[in-house]
Amino acid sequence: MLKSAVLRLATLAVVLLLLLSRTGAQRLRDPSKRMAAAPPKAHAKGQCCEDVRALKVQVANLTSLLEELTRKQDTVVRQMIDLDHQNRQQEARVTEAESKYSEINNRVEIMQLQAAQSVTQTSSDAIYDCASLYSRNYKISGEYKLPADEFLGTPDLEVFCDMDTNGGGWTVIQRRKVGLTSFDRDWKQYRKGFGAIRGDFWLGNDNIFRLTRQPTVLRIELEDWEGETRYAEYQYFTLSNELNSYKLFIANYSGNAGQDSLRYHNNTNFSTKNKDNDKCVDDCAQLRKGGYWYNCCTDSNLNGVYYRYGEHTRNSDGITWYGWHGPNYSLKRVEMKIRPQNFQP
Ligand SMILES: [Ca+2]
Repeated sequence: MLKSAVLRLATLAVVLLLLLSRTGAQRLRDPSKRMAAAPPKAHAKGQCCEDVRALKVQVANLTSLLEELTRKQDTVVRQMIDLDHQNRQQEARVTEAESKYSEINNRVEIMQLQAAQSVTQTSSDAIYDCASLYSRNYKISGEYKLPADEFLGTPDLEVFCDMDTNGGGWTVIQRRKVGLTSFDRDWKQYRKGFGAIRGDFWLGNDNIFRLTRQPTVLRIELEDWEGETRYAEYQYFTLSNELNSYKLFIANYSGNAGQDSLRYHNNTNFSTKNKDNDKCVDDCAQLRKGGYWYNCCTDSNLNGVYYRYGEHTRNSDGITWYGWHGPNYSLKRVEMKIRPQNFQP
């Protein structure tokens, strides 16, 4: 708008100037011609000069107005250039911010992906055993079902959780207390597990192997026929896989069960009545009538024959723990349980 006003004024000024230069100049420079055509009267001459003066004043006014407008226009143009510059700067900043945002977004996505992968791999959130159930506020001892683990490719598993003993979080892997289930079983049955989860059972070597993939504590609880109890704990416990005959690894014994009676079985393979992997000329599994990490043959036989009160001191194939009651005393109750080393009650 300002521009068009300025243009209009400029045009007007130019027209006026032209008019002036034609009339005024002609009259002044060539007065004879004019006078010849029309002899001037005193009155007319005075009138003409008045007109020229008025026109000159107008032109001067218009010129100064034009100059002022031109200055204003320059200012506006400069301001517009400034604004345009600022605008470009803003746009550049926005672009920069956008690219930074997208970069951060990418990083966040990568971190989320890594986090998701590590969750799958460490299973810190997965229900992996009784300890993970405990940390999810399942704090009552009893039967639980661990869901299938897609990452490890294993099916769901029924377990018994001891949520009371020494802070809880224990997955029971073996129990002897009723005495009606035979533990004189073959390799395949020991691999899969057998028995009743609320009564006497073996959780299965494959399952124990899987559960001890993380650093694991083993706790063995014993009870004799007088109602006395003892326990043995190993801060380190794991099995090798089936190809390596579920070899036993234990360390760091503590407890009150006398001399450590599992140490003799450390670093030995698992044997059953149909698989003699022991370190003996004899067939220990057949002699002791169980599946165990037989050496030559025993310092303990927790999967031996269940003998009732009265019969419990007559045989060497009973449920024994030499460090407490020697080689011929079959115990009334045994429980073997595990939990991760890093478990926090
Ligand atoms: Ca042998």
